[in-house]
Amino acid sequence: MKPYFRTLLFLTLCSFITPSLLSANDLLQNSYLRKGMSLNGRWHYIVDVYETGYFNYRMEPHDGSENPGSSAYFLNKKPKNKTDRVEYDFDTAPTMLVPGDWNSQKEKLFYYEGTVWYKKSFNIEYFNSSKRYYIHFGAVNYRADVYLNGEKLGVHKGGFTPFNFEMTHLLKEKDNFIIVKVDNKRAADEVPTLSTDWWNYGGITRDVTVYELGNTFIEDYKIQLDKSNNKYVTGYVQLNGSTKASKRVTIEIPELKLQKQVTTDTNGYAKVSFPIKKVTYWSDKNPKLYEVKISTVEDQVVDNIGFRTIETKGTNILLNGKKVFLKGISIHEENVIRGGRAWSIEDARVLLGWAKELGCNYVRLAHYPHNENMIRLADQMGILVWEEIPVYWTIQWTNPETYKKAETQLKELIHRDKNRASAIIWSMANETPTSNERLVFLTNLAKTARKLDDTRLISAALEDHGRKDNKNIMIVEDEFAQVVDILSFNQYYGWYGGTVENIKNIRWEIDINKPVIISEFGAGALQGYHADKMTRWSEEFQELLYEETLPTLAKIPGISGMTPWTLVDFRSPRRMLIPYQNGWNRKGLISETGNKKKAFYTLQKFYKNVKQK
Ligand code: GCB
Repeated sequence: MKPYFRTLLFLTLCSFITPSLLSANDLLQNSYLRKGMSLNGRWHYIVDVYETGYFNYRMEPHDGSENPGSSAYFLNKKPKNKTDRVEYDFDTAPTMLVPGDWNSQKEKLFYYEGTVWYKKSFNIEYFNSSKRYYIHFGAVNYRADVYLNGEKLGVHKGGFTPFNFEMTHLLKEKDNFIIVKVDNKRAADEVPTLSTDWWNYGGITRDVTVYELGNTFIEDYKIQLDKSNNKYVTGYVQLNGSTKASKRVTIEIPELKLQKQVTTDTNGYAKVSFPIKKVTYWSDKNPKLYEVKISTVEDQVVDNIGFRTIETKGTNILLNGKKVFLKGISIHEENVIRGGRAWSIEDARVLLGWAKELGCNYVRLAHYPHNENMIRLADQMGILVWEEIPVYWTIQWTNPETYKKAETQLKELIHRDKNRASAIIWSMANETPTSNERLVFLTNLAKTARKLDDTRLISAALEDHGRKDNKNIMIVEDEFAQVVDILSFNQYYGWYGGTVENIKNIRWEIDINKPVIISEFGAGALQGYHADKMTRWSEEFQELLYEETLPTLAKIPGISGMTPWTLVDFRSPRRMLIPYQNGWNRKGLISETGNKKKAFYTLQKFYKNVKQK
């Protein structure tokens, strides 16, 4: 069999064996608004360059049977008498903050990629042995091996998506200890792979929370407007527990005086479908959210959900049936001033606040799923969102394990955000080189996304290039363009190739009847560095590139939006030029110190003049 067909067959098989629901790991829906006990705060940590706490000297994992007391860190052993040898001690080890990456908290760990062990002790107030308990992580980059009271709870891979483990069987009222081995070593077969243009911040980077749940609880639900009928709400509820079958579930929207009841099947699953009238649709101009209550006799979850439709018609994007132009900006998940990975609601307020100030009604959360505060706040602020998984540049397209890793991250992202009105686009990839294997890989991802959620649009940041016979004519040659709902591509004319003076002479030839979004363009500038307009790295050069590019892009037939690259300068190990870069990608409109560059105002002015029909 030809390699291409072998890959096709394998990946097709993969997509068949994938369960359609996300219940495999009992991932809790809307943990964000459930009451939990936070484990945020100071955790002890041990840096383990050789992974001594995990492997013995023959490089076999410690499994507890070979008297691993001296070095199996997850046991949290203490010497029983003065002759005992235990070669680690979490309680005398230093501490660092969770959430938080280690690179920006400890100077010695700035460039560190590898294993760090974390430990925290905790008690459960009002412990109830008839309840079930889960531990939930917003994200850990990249691999997390999680242990409770010396026993393994599980492993999770993927640095930007949530996961949880049940710990009922191991939990006590007092003196629990949770240990997490975090490993952020990059590897060729992972997602992302070895090379990226962002900092590989390691650590427990998002909230850690313990949830107390009833014997049977509401694990998951989707409550959205029907794609083809905006007078209907459709979705499902999924229960988890031993009495999940034939259960009554009530769905209530008090403000609309709506109350509906459904009954679960033997798998604890119930379809939801009911008419919804006199609803105020969620939009960028009026981000109306309704309180939605889902209850059983044992459990209740409250969510704030916006109802809207998003679709394409020819070259237009329609929000609630009306054409919308997406005035956007790309954002990396970094905190300004403090430095490091952003994670808090305050961090989100700063980033999305700047986006609003620019005049945006849309953001691209690049290049991986951002923390949940971003999407929750976008829901409240009326900002439409492109969400993305880190299928970036070179991925092992023919490796079925790599495919699974990408698909898992996509599923976890959709699982988390499928009830968010602001999330309108799932992006499958960024700037990936065309090949048959990659086409199959991405097409299968798109199928999975559509199967899990048919109410949003699919895209990917593709690439353009000059036509051979006329370099002023730009084209996108990529078969994945046939699969997506929106044609998006990154273009860097005037920065990577082409000259800034010639921008006005270029045009795009697009022979596809789909909306077009420019997912990136930009130029690097060191804030505060002023020179004439033709001097690279100056604010003036960046300003000129924006002045030339914006009107040129506006002429693209079907142009429906853009997300210039990028809101704020971000750390990148690829950007070492001194004095301009100094470890930062300088394509931000705002510096890492929070100061605006000239081009910020150029874009702001352009967005002010965009006429929304
Ligand atoms: C791109 C990438 C983005 C980079 C950017 C750049 O096309 O998608 O991740 O950071 O270019 O600055 O070169």
